[in-house]
Amino acid sequence: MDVFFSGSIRGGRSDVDVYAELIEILDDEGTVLTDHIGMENVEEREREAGLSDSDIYEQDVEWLRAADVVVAEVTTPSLGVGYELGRAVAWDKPVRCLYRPDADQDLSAMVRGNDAIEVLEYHDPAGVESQLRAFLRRHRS
Ligand code: 6IA
Repeated sequence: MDVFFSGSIRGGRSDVDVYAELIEILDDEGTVLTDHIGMENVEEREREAGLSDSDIYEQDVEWLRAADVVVAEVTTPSLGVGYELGRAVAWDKPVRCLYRPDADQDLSAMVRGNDAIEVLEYHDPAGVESQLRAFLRRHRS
């Protein structure tokens, strides 16, 4: 199954290690289309690849459209992640958001208040692993 993992890039990279650990769990159950989200040097790779913002947008929406499920880490607020969540819900994709309540930022009401999105609160990737695996197995086609 194809998994679209969503996490902050230009919104801030302080959770990159958490993204990498979550992607590792998800990759064990399916194929993560967006594993660059967990790479330390994503901004540098972006520059080297010479991709325009328009190239990034088009590719990203294509991956999102192709995905069977969407998992978003929403602790670091990101415009791109919020946009992807809106599109995913509009396309009726199964969505899980992961949020660490001990963080400084409160989760947006546009995520927490959306009945189509289930938010899993957690403290570290190991603590949410079994729920993530169960979610993916339930939606495996
Ligand atoms: O507003 P943000 O940049 O924080 O939005 C982050 C979201 O936008 C992520 O969930 C990604 O899916 C998407 N996104 C942002 N930048 C890229 C990107 N850059 N490639 C794919 N998706 C992106 C190119 C990096 C690559 C050359 C290694």
